[in-house]
Amino acid sequence: MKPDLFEAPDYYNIDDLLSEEHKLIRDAARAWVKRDVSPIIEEAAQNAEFPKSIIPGLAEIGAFGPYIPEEYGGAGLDQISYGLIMQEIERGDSGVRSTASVQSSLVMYPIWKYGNEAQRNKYLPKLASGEWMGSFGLTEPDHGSNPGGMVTNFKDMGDHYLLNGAKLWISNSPFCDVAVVWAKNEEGRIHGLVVERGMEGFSTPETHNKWSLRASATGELIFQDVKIPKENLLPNKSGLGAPLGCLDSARYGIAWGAIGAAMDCYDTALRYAKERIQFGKPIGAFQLQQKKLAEMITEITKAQLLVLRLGQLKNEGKATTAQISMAKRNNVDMALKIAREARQILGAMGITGEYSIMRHMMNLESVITYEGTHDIHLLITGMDITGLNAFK
Ligand code: TGC
Ligand code: FAD
Repeated sequence: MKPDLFEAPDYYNIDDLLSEEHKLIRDAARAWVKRDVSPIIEEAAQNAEFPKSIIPGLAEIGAFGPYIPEEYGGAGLDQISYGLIMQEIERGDSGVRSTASVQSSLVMYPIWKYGNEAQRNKYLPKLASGEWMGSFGLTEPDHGSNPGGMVTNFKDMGDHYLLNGAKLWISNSPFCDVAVVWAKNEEGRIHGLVVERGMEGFSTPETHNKWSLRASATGELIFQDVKIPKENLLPNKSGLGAPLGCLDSARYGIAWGAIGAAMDCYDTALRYAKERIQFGKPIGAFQLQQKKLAEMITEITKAQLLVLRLGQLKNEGKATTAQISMAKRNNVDMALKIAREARQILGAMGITGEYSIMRHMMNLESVITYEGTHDIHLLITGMDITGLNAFK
């Protein structure tokens, strides 16, 4: 792969709206991605392997629980810092950002918000340091967009619970130490349970042959009469709103992350367009290529402003699910369109692993589907503005 020459676009001087702390955190993450992710990520993706060697680095830049309080090992940062870290990581690769999103927003967040003090103290510091890695089991083979229909269930056996069922398409599952799993009790009420590797009847087979997120490990979570200690049930929230609350946090991070992938594609295409000569001049001098590049920077700038405002709302505790959906949907779609256009600017070179664009493009095909599909987020906006439910 080519050396990482990334220069971040900032067309509207958005840096002026960030605090010094935001910029320090962002720059540290950016430098780490350049040093430790860019040199290895292409090979990891080609080999379809999650590069476990980067786990300590992710922990060091605060990517595991950026907004979790320091008393539990988190970084105690605000929501804009969290977003900036996700942006920088996804600039390197969406699969690496996936690992950080799952660990922070889908594993640490529910333990912090819905768990008791003993659970917070047991799990959060180890997850923040990367000593333990987590996964989040909501999706099932027959219940993706409609998680409320899940069939994974647990029975109260007196001194423990008995868990049965299966989750599919689970990021980090093949190597996770703990899984936050959503399952129904005998009354059909959804609860979160922390399942630990090594519990009898719990297995995590990997899903192979993905063309997307190849540097992220995806798999199943299978539960066959798994005995779950009663203290592993998250006591402070139940119902579908509990997992959906975690998704709000992860979707917010993705809205920022997608900008990173888009910035990397734009920056690569801009540099290439200025260097690549055809018909005696740089291809960047042709109006058709300028149109692509000018539209890209316009869309990136709009997306940056969208998440910055959303981050302010989130810091104030005012961001709604529908506002988060709008940003996730818009920004991932924006990034995917930019990746496709940028790929064309590079001509044949664009399909090779010499450049990051094709990898970003393939990754974004997952990002536009997970954490709520493009369609589901549109329906969330539609319901919010009309008051009418078009899901069912
Ligand atoms: P609905 O009846 O609307 O809601 C059920 C209950 O939940 C409440 N609620 C929320 N609470 C907190 N946060 C939210 N975002 C909430 N949205 C809804 C709601 O108020 C209600 O509460 P109550 O007390 O009245 O019971 O539920 P529904 O069954 O109609 O479904 C709505 C729908 C379709 C929007 C929802 O199911 C949905 O978002 N589906 C998409 C599923 C999804 O996003 N799955 C993601 C799986 S995880 C993943 O993809 C990780 S990828 C990770 C990576 O690698 O980065
Ligand atoms: P379906 O729900 O079957 O949807 C298929 C199509 O139908 C979509 O286009 C959808 O928009 C459309 N559709 C569905 N319902 C409606 C409707 N009411 N109206 C109109 N159109 C509709 N899940 C986890 O729990 N944990 C994870 O860590 C995780 N990681 C993932 C990693 C990867 C790489 C991928 C690809 C997925 C991951 N997922 C994870 C699962 C992901 O959240 C689901 O794939 C997603 O929610 C969509 O579910 P589905 O694939 O079953 O699609």
